Order: sequence, then C-alpha cells, then structure tokens
Amino acid sequence: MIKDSESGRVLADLCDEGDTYVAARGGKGGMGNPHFSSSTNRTPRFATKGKLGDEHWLRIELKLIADIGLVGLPNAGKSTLLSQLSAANPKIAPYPFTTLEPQLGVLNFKHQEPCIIADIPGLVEGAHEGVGLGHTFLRHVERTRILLHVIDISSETVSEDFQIIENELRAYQADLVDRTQFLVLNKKDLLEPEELQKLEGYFADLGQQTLTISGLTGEGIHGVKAVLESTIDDLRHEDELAARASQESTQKTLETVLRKPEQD
Ligand SMILES: Nc1nc2c(ncn2[C@@H]2O[C@H](COP(=O)(O)OP(=O)(O)OP(=O)(O)O)[C@@H](O)[C@H]2O)c(=O)[nH]1
Ligand SMILES: [Mg+2]
Repeated sequence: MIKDSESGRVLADLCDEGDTYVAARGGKGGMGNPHFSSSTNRTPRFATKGKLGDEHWLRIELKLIADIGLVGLPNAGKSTLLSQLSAANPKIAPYPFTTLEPQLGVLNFKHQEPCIIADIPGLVEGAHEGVGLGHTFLRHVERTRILLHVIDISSETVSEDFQIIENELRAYQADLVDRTQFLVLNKKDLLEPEELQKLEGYFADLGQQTLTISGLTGEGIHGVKAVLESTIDDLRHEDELAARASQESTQKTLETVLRKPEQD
C-alpha cells in the first residue's frame, strides 16, 4: 500500500501480482545535440537540459496477503498450531514473544486450492497503542478472510485473556472482530474433561464458534482443517457470486447507457 507520507492518503494499493503504480513521473527529457544538427551545422555544440521530475515523500506499507490469520496472547500456541497445519517450521518455546516476525505456512486441503496462514507475534493489552510487538503486525491480518484466535485454556484467567485480544482487535480496526472467526481452545491436554466442558459452554454462550485442540499432541487438528476447508469453500463461493453480481451490474449499466440515445 502506497500512501502520501504527510497526509496519509492512500495513493495506490497493489494487491495483485503485476500491479504497478507510477509514484513520480520523470521530467521531460532534454534534446541532445543530434536534434539540432542540420545541413549547415552537422555537429552542433549545444543541447537542452531535461526538466525536473516529480518528487514526493511516500510511505510504503507491506501487508501480507494471507487467507487465515493466527492471533492470540504470547505463548498461547499459535506457532505450534501453524506447525501442525502446515509444513512451516516456526520457533516454538515455553516463553512469551518467541515469534518476533510474522511467519507464513501453506495449508493444503483435500478438495480446495491451498491457502496461506499467517502467524503473527503475540498481542498484549495496549498493543494498539504500541505496547509489545503485536500492533506493528496487526496490519498483516487486516486482509485475512478468517481469524483463528488461539487461547491457552490452561491459563488461570481464560475469559480475561479472551477479552484482551477481542479488545485489541476492535481497537485496531473495528471490522476485525466481525470477520469470520474461530476461537481455538488450545492445550486441552492440560485440562480435566469437566473443566473443558465448562469452558466450551461458556464460549458457546458468548456466541463464539470454538474448536478445541491440543497443538502439542495434535488432537483436534483434523477437525480444524475440515472446518477451515469448508469455510474457505463458502467464502470463495461468496466471492464468486459477488464478482458475478458486480459484473452483471456493470453490464446492465452499460446496456442502459448504450440504449439511452435511441430513446432520445
Ligand atoms: N501442554 C501443551 N503445551 C502446548 C500446546 N500448544 C503449545 N504448547 C506449548 O506452549 C508454548 C508456547 O507455544 P508457541 O507455539 O511458541 O506459542 P505462541 O503463541 O506462538 O507464542 P509467541 O510466539 O510467543 O506469541 C510452547 O512451550 C509449546 O510447546 C498444547 O496443546 N499443550
Ligand atoms: Mg509464536
């Protein structure tokens, strides 16, 4: 994304491969001496200078284009989940802020085209105001279709943990929380079945779609893949319908415009 550095106005958004944008045009070229040669002056000793080109200060932002984004508090198990879903080999360790830069993985499906998952560094309370690392990286999930909010259910403060991330997403960009989102209840191996059931009930009452897994043992990973595959299928189908509808409406507008002179 290319923005004017002073006003912040978006000048271009290069989303597709091969997209180009001329940010500053070069000045008109000068005329070299051959231009002035004539039958009487075969080797003119003068030339004209070119004009100055445009100058702008720009801000260029790189936003990863991934289909699925992993968000959550540090140490929740995001990188572990990425390593289970894809062939990516991110660093995993039992302390916060193991992941310092976004990591990408490719998720292959049985019947669908593969999709890209982005694991971003852990978010903390106040991330949208610049606390921790996360806020810098939230822009990388802006363009994802699905968010997986990974939560460590062995934490003493699960509901607060959940709320912190929800608040951060909302504070960063309100429509991030409205995105297709699944709450991944991770580390089920550390909980008794009754405790687990209670938590699942709690989040279901909040209207959350939950997926319970253990990133460590791999339990529930198949379920996550299946849900992602069918969700991606639905979203791609919606995209196709939207594209067709917009094509039809352009066609109709064109037809109306073309028919108008006849009526006049
Ligand atoms: N018992 C258990 N431990 C897990 C599970 N998933 C992840 N862990 C452990 O939790 C710790 C943190 O995992 P990571 O995948 O590095 O967590 P993260 O969310 O990527 O952390 P940051 O990169 O710091 O944000 C590691 O020690 C993992 O082995 C799980 O399902 N069960
Ligand atoms: Mg990590």
